Amino acid sequence: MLERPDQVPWWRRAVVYQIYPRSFADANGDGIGDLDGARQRLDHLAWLGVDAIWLSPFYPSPMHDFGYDVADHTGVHPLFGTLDDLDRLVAEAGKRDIRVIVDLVPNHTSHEHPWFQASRSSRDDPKRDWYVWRDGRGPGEPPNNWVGAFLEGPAWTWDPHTEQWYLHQFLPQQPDLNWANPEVREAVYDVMRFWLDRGVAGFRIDVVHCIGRDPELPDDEPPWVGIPHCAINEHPSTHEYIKEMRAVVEAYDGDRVLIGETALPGTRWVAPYYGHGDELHLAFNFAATHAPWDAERWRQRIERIHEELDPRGAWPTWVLSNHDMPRHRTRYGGSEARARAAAVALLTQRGTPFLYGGEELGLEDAVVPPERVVDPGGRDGCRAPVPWLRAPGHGWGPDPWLPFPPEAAERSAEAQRADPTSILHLYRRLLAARRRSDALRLGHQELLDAPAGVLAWRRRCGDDERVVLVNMGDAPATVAATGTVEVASDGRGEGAAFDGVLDVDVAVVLRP
Ligand code: TEU
Ligand code: CA
Repeated sequence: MLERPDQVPWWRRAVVYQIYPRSFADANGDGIGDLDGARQRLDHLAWLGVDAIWLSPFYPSPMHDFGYDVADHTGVHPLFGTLDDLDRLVAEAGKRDIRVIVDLVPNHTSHEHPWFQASRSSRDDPKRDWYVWRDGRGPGEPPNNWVGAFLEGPAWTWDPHTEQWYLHQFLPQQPDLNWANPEVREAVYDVMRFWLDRGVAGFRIDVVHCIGRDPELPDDEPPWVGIPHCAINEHPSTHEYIKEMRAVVEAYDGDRVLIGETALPGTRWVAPYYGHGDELHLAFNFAATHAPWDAERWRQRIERIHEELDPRGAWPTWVLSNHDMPRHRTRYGGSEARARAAAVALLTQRGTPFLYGGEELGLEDAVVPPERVVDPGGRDGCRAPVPWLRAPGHGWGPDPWLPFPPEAAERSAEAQRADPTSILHLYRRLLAARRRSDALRLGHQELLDAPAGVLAWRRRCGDDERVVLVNMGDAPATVAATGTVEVASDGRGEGAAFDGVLDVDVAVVLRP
């Protein structure tokens, strides 16, 4: 079933880089990242070698969830710039062969969105049914036992004006849209067309598994009672809605892509969202982010991904970090050696990898003192500003919205760019190695026998072949593999014959 490499759609060959606009780069010095800041760093991204960027929300928003509470889906928040700035970013990225993917948040809006303002104005409003309104079970008792995200309270808020409850799988300021209403769907598809007409390459779709719901809204059952309902919501109607979204993008040329944030408990849950080539092109699979730095656990994850996705012809995704969880360097204990080995492990898997802004600098989470915590979900650490320059301020205004991550001067893009041994250069060499090898970008993957603690696999596409070895154990290992070292996470000479020795937290890519 292997297609000819030159016929494979771009999103299977791509490395996608997530820009969280607020944290990425600040052009006007107000301490908050913006679209012009992102545009000014495109040369960094082109030098690194990424194929696409995904912009987290930059839309008008009261920022209760830092932009995932959208008040206007077709505008730009003044903090981030203007629509013209967005157009310039898309155009400048295009000149560098970098595609731009935007974030679509279809499950909910801000409570300040005009749609919700209308919906809550009266029970008779034409938009009443655009959101999910229900009577309670009794005085003060919400309609069911669902729990919202972030605040640990019910997924329902009482509206005293119209005396009903509205559903919000996330914050009370993020009322859920009612996707069963065809007018809602058409409105969201119009939003998609607005961005597609502006030349974006597709969408990362926020919590897409949440949009279809059982119309009876039954209680969650054990063992899921008390955990946020959004973590497990599933309903067949979601697949119909995704097929409609797919039809929207397929009316456009240029292989526009749908990447769903299917933040569900595991690969088995994620796989169905690929449909039969008629739903998502790519579905986020956070399985690897839940695995510790352990060869056996990684091996199981990889096997599971093959079992669940291969029979569908579905192409995996790989993510180690994003704006919702501690950066993987922090999760794995903080050592740079391990962050380097993790970069090799991520960028040589079979599937489309997603990098999170600043990951290529080996950033750790910032230590955010309690008085500076601003996110209701406590995700501030990974959202610290990316340090660009070595000098104090690191390219940001005098008062950035969050503190910098540790060792910001040494880990700044400027300092690392000047040091060919830096982790930044390692990421660049890995991206270059992918680009010149069909095996690494598109090939089959076969797990290999290896000593305890070592994860080993072969990638193959036609005659092109690579072997990857990662020592995740706690002792140096000797591995019976031969070949030329193409990329190494430690300081060893690339281009030399592999000597069979792998220190702890070291990974190599070998060419036969
Ligand atoms: O995240 C969805 C999601 O499931 C998160 O709740 C995630 O599991 C959690 O943040 C882990 O701490 C998406 C966005 O990525 C997130 O930033 C938004 O807050 C959320 O949707 C609501 O839009
Ligand atoms: Ca700014």
